[in-house]
Parts: sequence; structure tokens; C-alpha cells
Amino acid sequence: MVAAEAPAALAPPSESPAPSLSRDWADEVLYFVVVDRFADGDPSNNLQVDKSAPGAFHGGDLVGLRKNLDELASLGVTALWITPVVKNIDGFVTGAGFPDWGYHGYWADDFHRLEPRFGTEEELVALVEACHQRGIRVLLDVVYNHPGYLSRYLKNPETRGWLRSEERGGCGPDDVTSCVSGLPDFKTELPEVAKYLLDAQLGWGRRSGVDGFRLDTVKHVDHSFWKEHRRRTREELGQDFFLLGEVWGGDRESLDPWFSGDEMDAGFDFGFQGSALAWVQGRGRTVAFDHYLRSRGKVRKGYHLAHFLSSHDVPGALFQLQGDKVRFRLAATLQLTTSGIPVIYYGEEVARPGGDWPANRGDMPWGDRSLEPGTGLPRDEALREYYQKLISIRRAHPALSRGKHQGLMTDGDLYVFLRHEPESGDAVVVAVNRGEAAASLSIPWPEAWSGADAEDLLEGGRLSAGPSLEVSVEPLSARVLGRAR
Ligand SMILES: [Ca+2]
Ligand SMILES: [Ca+2]
Repeated sequence: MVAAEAPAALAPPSESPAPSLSRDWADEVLYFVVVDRFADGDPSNNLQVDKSAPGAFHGGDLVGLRKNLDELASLGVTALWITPVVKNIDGFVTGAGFPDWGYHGYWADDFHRLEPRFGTEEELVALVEACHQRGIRVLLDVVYNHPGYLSRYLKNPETRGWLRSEERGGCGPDDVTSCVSGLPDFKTELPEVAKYLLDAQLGWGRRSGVDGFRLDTVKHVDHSFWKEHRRRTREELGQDFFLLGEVWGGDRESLDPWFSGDEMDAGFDFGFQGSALAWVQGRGRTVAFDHYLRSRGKVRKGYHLAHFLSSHDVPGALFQLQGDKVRFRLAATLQLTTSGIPVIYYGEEVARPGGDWPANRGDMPWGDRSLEPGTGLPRDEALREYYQKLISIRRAHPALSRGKHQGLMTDGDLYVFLRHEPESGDAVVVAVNRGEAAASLSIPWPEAWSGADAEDLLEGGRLSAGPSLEVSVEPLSARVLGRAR
């Protein structure tokens, strides 16, 4: 076990001090990694690894992730979310038609042990420290609703009464008491059960030094649990310990009960993927898409929506677009120029093809680097450069993360909107053309630019100030314009 006191910073004194981590979470760009599928830094922990089997462990671990943090830092992301790291059930289930193991981390067998295939507690601490050295914050995925199938909690006479299960009965008809995906359901309403789970997960939070939790299956656990969870995380892990919750199918309105009760800081907006992908494919009116994006800004003050194009639970964006990278770029542009915390799912930035489950959890493509899993899988470096550009623009412009959203041209295939952040005065105009013909942007020169020239943030180049801003937007392309410096 590692002492509660984290060791001193790893960097030698000659190095510059670690970057500050005290940013508003609204400004973060989050990168989500399925640990087992990213990078294998320690083959000695590869138990029952079979890279040819979609539901088996593929060898990725905490050391591999730490050794390859340059991949994240050079992309420009500012926060990392990792899948759960507690010991998962050994063995597999076959309901899907193939052996399906707990490689994803969501089928816990022991909340007090780390999954040995992912590494040791020291390696978890080292990962978090290495992230912090790069100014990257870390969210650890935690599950309170259920253990894995036939876990030790169901077998042990002392804990089997903690569970509703298909084997023992008691699975209820509602969100909180149902057995999600046939998994045993913790009776989180029992103080003894809640205390056990909270002690275990908050212990990981405290010892690892992570900056927050990503909360799994939020709507399947009662609100009183989440209130106690919030009280304890604040008390034991710090006032700023961040909670990003997964309420399946959530959006601004359906997440609000968890925000109004201050049970978590942020939730996933499941609406963004479908709305953005539909719009870039020419489905739905631009004005309706603009209305949706504007409505996201109405999230309860102090709380955040997180929006993704791909995840481990849905078919990824590039797959849904039938591999159309041109439209995928438009979707990425929209993701990184609109409000909320953008979540990039590992590998989508290099065009990992993804697919429907389980292909949406494929190996990180490493191209010609000799790094498993994913050596030899092709990478689209040009797409990655585009992401780098978008992320650097977002990080340089608070208007893109925190600004108000105002539709300027919403009546056709050319969609133009302004992001404006009054506090800093920052303002950015985004124009996305989903049409097959070139289109013309024509709007009055944005007031927020105060008569200054404009700059093409994506392509470079300067536009002279005038009474109006008039530029062409090529078919299926985007322009992002800011005030010239
Ligand atoms: Ca390994
Ligand atoms: Ca439950």
C-alpha cells in the first residue's frame, strides 16, 4: 500500500514547475481511455491476454498509459478519464455470443484491489503524478451500482444480502432497483452497503491523487446516496473534487435533478452525437440544430454538460458516418467550438474506425510504433493535426468554452454562429458549410471585435475590418475566425 501522503514531485528541481491545475472545468478538453485497449507498458501482467478476441483482455495497463502521455499532451488535451481500475471478475460471460471479460473495468470483483492486469497502486499514483506534471487532470471511473456477474460479493455469505440479483431474486422494476444488464444490484439504500462502497472508492480517490470521478450508472442509484457521496468527497477529497456523471440518455433537462441537488458537477449530454451527426449529413434544419446548441447554454449555472462524438457505449461517429472523414471533421469542428466539456474518445482523433459494440472498444492505433495493443493499425496523422489545431484554438479562446452562443446564419447549409465571452471580450465566429456547394458568409462586422481586423484561426491569414464580414466557405468545410492580435 502507498502512504496517503503522495511522494514529492518527480521532476528534478532544474525542470520548470508543474503547470497549474486550477482551471475552470468548463475549459477542459477531456480524453477518454479504455485502459486495456490503449498501451501495454508491462507484458508481465498480461494474464489471459488474447488480442484476437474482441471480448478478451488486450494487455493495456497503467504503465503503458503513463509512458505514452506525450500522445495526449501533444494532442493538447487537458484532462484524462480512465476506465475503472479495480479488480474485475475473472472468467467471462457468453451472452454476446463470444467470451466477454471484464477488460473494461465495469464488472468489479473486489473494490479494494486493483486489477492486476492494469498494474499496481504505485503505478496508479505514478500515472496521476505524471499527468499532473503535464498539467493534465485525471478523472477515475467508479461504479457504485453493481459488481460484476457472479462476483465475490454474491458468493460471500456476509455480503450476498447486499445484492438484488437474478440468481437470488429481488431485481426491481424501476431504475434504482433493477438489475442493469442482468448484473447484481447493490442495495445502496442500506447504510452498511453505501459505507462499504464509499470507503473503498474514496480510498482510491485519496491515495491516487485523482482530481475527480466519472460516475457510472448514476440514475440506477438513489439520490440520497449521491448526496452523501458529494458530502464525503468534498470533506475527504477536497471542495473541488470534480464529479462527472453518466445518466444514460441524459441531456440538459434530464440531468438537472442531479444538478439542482448538487450531487455532481457535470453530466454527459447524449444528445450531441446524434444532433451533430444528423446535421453534418444534411438531416434536419440548421435553425433547429442552432436552437439545440443554444439550449445547452441554459445548463444550471455552475454545472457542465460533457459532449462526445464517440464512446465505449455507442457506435462511434466515424463509423456512423460510414468512414466519411470530411463530414467527421465538420462534426469535430462543432464539438470543439461549442459549449460544454468536449470528450475525445481514444483514437478517434487518428480515425480509429470503431464500429458497433464491441468494435467501438478496439485497440488504440499506433501505426509503425512498436506498441501494443494497436501496432500496425493505421493512423490518420492529418486528422490528428486538425484536432491539434482545433484544441489549441479552443484553449486560446475562452469564448469557445465559456461564451454565449448566438446563431448568425441559421437558414441553410451554411451555419454561422458567434461565441462571445463578455468578461474577457473574446469572440469567435464559426462557419460550417455542410452543403456540396461553396457558400458565402455575410454578416455585419462583429461588434465584439471593436473594429479590429480578423484572423483566420484555422488556416491563418488576416481579414481587414470593414462594415461587414464577407468570406466564402468551401463545400463541406469550416472556418473559424477571431479578432486579430
Ligand atoms: Ca500489460
Ligand atoms: Ca441500483
